Amino acid sequence: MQLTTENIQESNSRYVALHQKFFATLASQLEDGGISVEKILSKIRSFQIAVPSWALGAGGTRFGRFGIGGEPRSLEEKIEDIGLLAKLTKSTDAVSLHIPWDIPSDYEAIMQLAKCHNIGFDAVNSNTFQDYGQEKSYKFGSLSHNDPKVREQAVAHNKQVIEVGEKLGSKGLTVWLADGSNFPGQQSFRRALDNTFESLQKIYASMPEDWKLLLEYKPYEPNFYSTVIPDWGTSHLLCRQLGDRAKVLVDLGHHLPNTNIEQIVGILLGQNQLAGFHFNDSKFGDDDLTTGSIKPYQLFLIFLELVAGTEDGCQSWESISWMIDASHNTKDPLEDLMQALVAIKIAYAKSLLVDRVKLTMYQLNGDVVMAQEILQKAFLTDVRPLLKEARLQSGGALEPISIYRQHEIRKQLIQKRGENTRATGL
Ligand code: LRH
Ligand code: MN
Repeated sequence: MQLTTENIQESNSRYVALHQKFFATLASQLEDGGISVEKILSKIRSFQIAVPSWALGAGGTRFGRFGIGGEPRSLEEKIEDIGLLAKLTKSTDAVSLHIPWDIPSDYEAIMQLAKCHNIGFDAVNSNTFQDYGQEKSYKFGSLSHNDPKVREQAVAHNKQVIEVGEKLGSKGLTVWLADGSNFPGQQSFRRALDNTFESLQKIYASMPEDWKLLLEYKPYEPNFYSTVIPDWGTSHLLCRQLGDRAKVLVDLGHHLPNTNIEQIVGILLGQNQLAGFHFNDSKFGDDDLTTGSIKPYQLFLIFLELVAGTEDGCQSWESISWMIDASHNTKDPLEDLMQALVAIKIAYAKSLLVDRVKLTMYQLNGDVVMAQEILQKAFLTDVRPLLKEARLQSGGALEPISIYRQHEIRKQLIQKRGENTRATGL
């Protein structure tokens, strides 16, 4: 499954003339408005998002799963697929592994291969929400379980995940707990939370000094009455008690309908408590749809909080982990991930166009209308020529999905890997 630099240059030669026309128009408009296009291009070029190792095959629901063919059969083939995404989009430089789905068989070899593809290892994810042959079942929870033996086993698993990550150069452990209950009376909320805190303390204490704990919250699923860590407040409460290397991971799909996620991001940033993101989009629940496909304005507002909070010195941009977490039920996973990487950068680029000085002035003067006008002006600007120029300058593809289809990459993957291969993951 080869796509050479020559292939990319050949493809770009078809689109470059039209691109340069649109880019020149937008660049002069922005420069006339006092915006440094070069500064924005360098920020767009350097912004890299990690791809989840569990989202390179077709996802599914309890009602069914429809394979895509040519799915990666190993971690090696997953790294190759992410390498292709990096080559085309110049927007991803890391993979986030899920353990035990992606335990490397040969660490040296996998790190060598990843290096060849300019891919590093972002936060590693533990898994105490499934039974995969371990001694004690996680059916009724893990870190919160009433049985100290189960809690011990779950703590030990997280320590193993840290060891895997250490060998790969990862600097973060993501903990998401399915722990909770399906019926009133099934669980003591306070005992479950106390058990969870006690377990997390042991995990936190075993993390290397330069690691961070990314504590992910979720209101429901797979438990449908209560979840031990259901919201940002509970995650924040635990992180505060654990220590300053424990922070809150915001998965965009883990909010009840109409939750103001950008406000949560603003609050966490202000507290220097934002660990990072699992980017996706949703209409109803944890739908794990393509980022920016349902609520692009919300994504823009989230990035506006991020730009404001980091420029105001609440937290550094580098201290935040940027990761996608999606599931592809009806799209080619690689096309879905390319769309997501572009959508995230579109939201970021639009947020960089906001005149924050004027916005603050209108906010302080109570000029509600003009404050909205400032946001809308940025949001309604078509920034795609900026993203294309950034990709072109980085040696990427002007039209990633077009070149992917022009070279029939999925067909090549099916010929090489087979029609019915199934990638590990959800
Ligand atoms: C839970 C979640 C979590 C992962 C899993 C794959 O819904 O978002 O981040 O462990 O998806
Ligand atoms: Mn997630």
